[in-house]
Amino acid sequence: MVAALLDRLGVDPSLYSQGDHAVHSPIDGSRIGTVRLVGKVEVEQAVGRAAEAFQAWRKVPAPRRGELIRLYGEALRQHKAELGELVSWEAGKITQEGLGEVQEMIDICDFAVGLSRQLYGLTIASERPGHHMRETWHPLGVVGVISAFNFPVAVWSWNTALALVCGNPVVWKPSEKTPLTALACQALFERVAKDFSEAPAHLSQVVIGAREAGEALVDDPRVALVSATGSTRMGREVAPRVAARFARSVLELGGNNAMILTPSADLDLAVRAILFSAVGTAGQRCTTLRRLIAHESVKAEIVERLKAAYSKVRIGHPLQGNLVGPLIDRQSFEGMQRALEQARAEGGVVFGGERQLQDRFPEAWYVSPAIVEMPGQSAVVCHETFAPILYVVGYQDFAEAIALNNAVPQGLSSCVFTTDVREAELFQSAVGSDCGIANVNIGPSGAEIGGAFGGEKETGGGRESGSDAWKAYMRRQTNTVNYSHELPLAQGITFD
Ligand code: UN1
Repeated sequence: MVAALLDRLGVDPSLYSQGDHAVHSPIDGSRIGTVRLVGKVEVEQAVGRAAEAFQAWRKVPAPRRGELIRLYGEALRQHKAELGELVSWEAGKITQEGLGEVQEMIDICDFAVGLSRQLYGLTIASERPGHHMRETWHPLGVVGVISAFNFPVAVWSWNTALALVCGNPVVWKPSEKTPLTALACQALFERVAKDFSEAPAHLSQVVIGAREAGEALVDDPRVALVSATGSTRMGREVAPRVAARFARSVLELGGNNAMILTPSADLDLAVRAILFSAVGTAGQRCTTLRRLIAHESVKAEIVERLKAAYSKVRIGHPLQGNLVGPLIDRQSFEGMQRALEQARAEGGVVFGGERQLQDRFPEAWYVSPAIVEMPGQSAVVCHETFAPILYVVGYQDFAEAIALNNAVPQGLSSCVFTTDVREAELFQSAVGSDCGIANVNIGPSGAEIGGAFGGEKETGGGRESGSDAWKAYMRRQTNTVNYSHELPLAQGITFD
């Protein structure tokens, strides 16, 4: 099944049938491939090839670079079904979400194509007569991408589509849990790039490896930007190492995303939004809804309605019409159980959270999503557990709700459900949510690619994807040109 998909995506069988690192599907625990893990030396060699590719690629006009991405987007359109299904096999996503992830790739390609004609600089009024100032954007250099299992292809594409139109080659270290989808993206890319005469070899490379490979990418002085998605723990290691060599990082780390549910909220809408954002992707999005901050007047009703909705959610094989697929692996399941234990110890009342389908899939980790009513935002609530646990806490007044939203170390996404325009505006104001994403009447997950994506505090501060996130992938240059016959100095200084 998986081999047939890889074949249709053009992946050389030797890449997934040799080596000593086994890849298992979270759907049923079956082995779906073996890959070879590379170490420091191979990563350094890949970076060397990328540095060489940069010399040529930076000279190709940006709209031509965009044309390559347009063609890649076309290839993704043609192979959307296969790649989506492969994402399901390797990451456990349901059909709709596997396809949605590939659509997100197609969308960012479209965005990047437009961007390739809009890498706009500025003209600036000079204080000196006969002078002209401007700001220009130039290609930056090799971009290293480190991605996580939960968005095994989309996060790479956000980085790569932008990096390439900005004139930079990419070296990608995917999660060791999802190397096959990475090989498929790479195979499609190579097929498109080989017919594109301006594309030098090695514009995009994949290095599959463990910690040592990641470290080599992070520490290599030729890597100008490291874009890393993963845990806050990982970010704490990456950020200082990249900073120590004065390179750039874009960090997308943990989230602990809340919804404030106000007395005026449309509860029908809220139930649907909560279901998608708390239960979807089996709670394994960085934008997953993890905290429901409900006004005391609606709390009991929403909990009751959610329990009814959760009881009906179909859990099972993600390619067979269910809504909740498996957790990625046993460690993830164990982490979830530990969190539920801790929640009980901190006074929580747990609904759901049990292992499911153990008989049919003894080697896989399906769970019923959990709702946990908590007496307050205790330690476990402030911690991101990458599993479907929704903590519910109450509030009395709106200022308290905003304070609770902000009282966690992470700052990725947030939302309010209200029909009161004052609450909606306050939530999105300077004294409202402290997150990178703050929504009204939609859940915290499932962002479109057009906006900048990322968050504050322990989320890492990076921005990827839309808006002007491209600027992180280029170097800014300020130019002053004197077209006069004089040499006036700035600040009116005389020097003679
Ligand atoms: C992630 O979980 O790492 O907003 C990314 C969303 C998706 C991306 C999530 N567009 O949920």
